[in-house]
Amino acid sequence: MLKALEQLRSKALDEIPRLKDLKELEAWRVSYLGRKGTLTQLLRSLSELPIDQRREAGTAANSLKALLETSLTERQEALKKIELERLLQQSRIDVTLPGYPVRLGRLHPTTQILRETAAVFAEMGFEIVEGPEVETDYYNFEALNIPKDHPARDMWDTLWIDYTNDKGERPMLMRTHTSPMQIRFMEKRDPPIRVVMPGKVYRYEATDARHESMFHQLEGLAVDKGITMARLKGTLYEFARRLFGTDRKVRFRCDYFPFVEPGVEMAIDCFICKGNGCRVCSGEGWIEILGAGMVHPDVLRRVNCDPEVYTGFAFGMGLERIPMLKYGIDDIRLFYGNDLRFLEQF
Ligand code: 2NL
Repeated sequence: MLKALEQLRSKALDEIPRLKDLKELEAWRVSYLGRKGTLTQLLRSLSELPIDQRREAGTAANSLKALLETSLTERQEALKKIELERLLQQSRIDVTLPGYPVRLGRLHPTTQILRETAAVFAEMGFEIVEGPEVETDYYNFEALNIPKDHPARDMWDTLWIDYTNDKGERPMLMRTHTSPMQIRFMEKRDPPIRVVMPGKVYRYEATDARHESMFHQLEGLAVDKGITMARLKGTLYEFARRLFGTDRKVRFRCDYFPFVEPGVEMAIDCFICKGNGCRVCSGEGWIEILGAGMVHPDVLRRVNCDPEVYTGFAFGMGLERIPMLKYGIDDIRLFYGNDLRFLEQF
């Protein structure tokens, strides 16, 4: 009996460190300590021993049972710890790993030029405001000296909104220039006024390389006592030099816009050929970049501003034209075609 116990002890203790998980440990427990386990059976057979051997064998068997039970708990704790480690290892996050690469975007070339031009005027003390793109006939035309049925309207091919009011008129339209907001601004504010208005404008166009039905303008306005043509020229000369280089020359020639008197167009000497004539300036040596003029007294009167006291200058330019000239872009439709091969170049 003692020999059997000793064999059992060494076998059981030999096996225990090799048990890989709790399932194997449970099988081990069942085979020694379970109801039909080897040790349980030995304990049961004690009663069959002669009385003189029974005591000694009993003590040995019981202490083996205690030993196996302690070994079981110890191994159980060890295996639980190993299992936990494994789980932790599995779910561990390595915060030092590089993240997923983010696809970097960029500002649209129009946004870039819009901000660049607005910033130049902001530095000269102009406010920057925006206004509605759906306008009324009054603000887009009438307030600007462009009456109904007047031939001057032919300068703007207009997209009209399909809306008829009680009087049978169709007074809503997509603004054809940013000027309506200038009127709105003058109605709300008294001079001194220094403001620029960038934004989208719309035309009823058959689109081609030089025409889009939506493009951007930046318009400016200064109304104050003592504003003269000299202020206009000084402001726009500074603007031209900031955007196209400090060696720029400017040229002013007469032009016509219904809302100004006198009206002018401003050109810069070609920044590519320095005025000798090239492809960018079509051999002219000069590039027209904006229209301007002194605000017409009738326009001032309409917003309750006395033209005998106040005068103003105003100007307007197409924004897409600037990057087109600077980078040699030959088709305005590229701006709004959503082709990344074009957009990624800016
Ligand atoms: C151009 C020319 C211009 C104005 C815009 C303006 C606005 C008011 C009164 C007077 Cl409220 N003038 N704006 C004046 C002259 C020219 O734009 O070629 N734009 C693309």
